Amino acid sequence: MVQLTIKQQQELCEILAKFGIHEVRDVHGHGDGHIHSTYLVTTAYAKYIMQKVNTVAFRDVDALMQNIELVTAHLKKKLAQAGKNPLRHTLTVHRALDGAPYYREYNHVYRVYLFIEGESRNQANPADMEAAGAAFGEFQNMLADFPSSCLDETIPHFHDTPRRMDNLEKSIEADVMGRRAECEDLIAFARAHADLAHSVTDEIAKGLVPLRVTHNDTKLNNLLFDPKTNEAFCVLDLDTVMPGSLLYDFGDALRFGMATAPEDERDEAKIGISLDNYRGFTRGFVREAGNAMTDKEKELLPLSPLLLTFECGIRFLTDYLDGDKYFHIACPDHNLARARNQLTLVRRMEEAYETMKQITEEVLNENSGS
Ligand code: ADP
Ligand code: GN1
Ligand code: MG
Repeated sequence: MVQLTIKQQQELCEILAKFGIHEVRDVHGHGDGHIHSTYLVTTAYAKYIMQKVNTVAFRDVDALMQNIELVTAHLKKKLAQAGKNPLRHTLTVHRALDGAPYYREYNHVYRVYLFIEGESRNQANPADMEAAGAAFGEFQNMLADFPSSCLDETIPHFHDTPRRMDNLEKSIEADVMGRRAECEDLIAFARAHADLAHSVTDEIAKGLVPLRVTHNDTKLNNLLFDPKTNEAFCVLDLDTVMPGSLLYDFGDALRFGMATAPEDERDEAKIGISLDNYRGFTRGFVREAGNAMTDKEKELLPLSPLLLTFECGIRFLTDYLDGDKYFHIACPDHNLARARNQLTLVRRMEEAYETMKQITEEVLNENSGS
């Protein structure tokens, strides 16, 4: 829990008043997100999540909040039809007193959600992963009939990995921080994987992988788990819900959830993968979303964690070269450590790729028989 100074707390309370939130008993930093500044607010009568929105990542806040309100309205309708509590199973935006879904002060933008009681996890066992797979698969199903034309692309080209490679090359060339020399091994690794970068976008271009409405940021801590039942009951962080491939959601969840060490672990010996976690997640996801998958999507399932881990690695590397403009960092070489970690994970996944393919086949067969 990140404690704030009295002055910081007072400033946040003034912002909260713009949302009609008073009698604040406590406000402190919350969660492990890399993008926004997130605070848990406790008042005499309710709890809220307040976020200072990262406007480097999300330049058009009106479009961002419109997406979130449209998506949550759709999800709430589906949840109510299924007899589930819409206030517990998806986000609820708490609007400002002027009716806007955010409040802007100078160049700072704030928004508020109702707080949902639950556990955000950074590590998972195979059963948690199965629950996570089911939650993201179900999320996918609930959005299957959402009109994607209503959605703005909140971060254009978000999972366009070849474009991410181009951006990396530009940052290497510019080398504004003079950091290139310490990254040469990672740069060489990235360049040697140019084919991997194209693996999904090429199939989308050929029409073999369809665009769907996807979450695009399926990190384990973007879910809430019920500590008693271990069900993953709520999908959070809806900022990047936009047209994408289901493979992005599958691959990104495994990027994080298969890793046996944190995303910024520096000790190479500790950076490993859990194939049981791979099987667990695949079971949950395929059970919920498997029937809608095309053959090409099924074929690419085991490759997608390699792609998404690679992409995340080169994004951290690019941000390190650029001077840490995008991801929040806790120390000067944080993005370098994250990049090194992610590209090490890619190597581990490459070594295990044949087994991942085999597990996927087994799970798809289990599912087709049920
Ligand atoms: P970031 O984009 O920075 O990751 P998130 O929207 O994911 O920001 O929020 C960061 C963390 O805050 C989440 O991982 C989760 O732990 C917690 N969180 C976010 N929204 C809620 C909410 N409405 N109720 C409970 N916890 C939340
Ligand atoms: C960010 O917002 P958060 O912390 O859940 C990032 C993801 C990365 C992830 C790496 C909008 O996720 O794309 O995969 O960090 N989100 C955005 O941990 O860029
Ligand atoms: Mg998050």
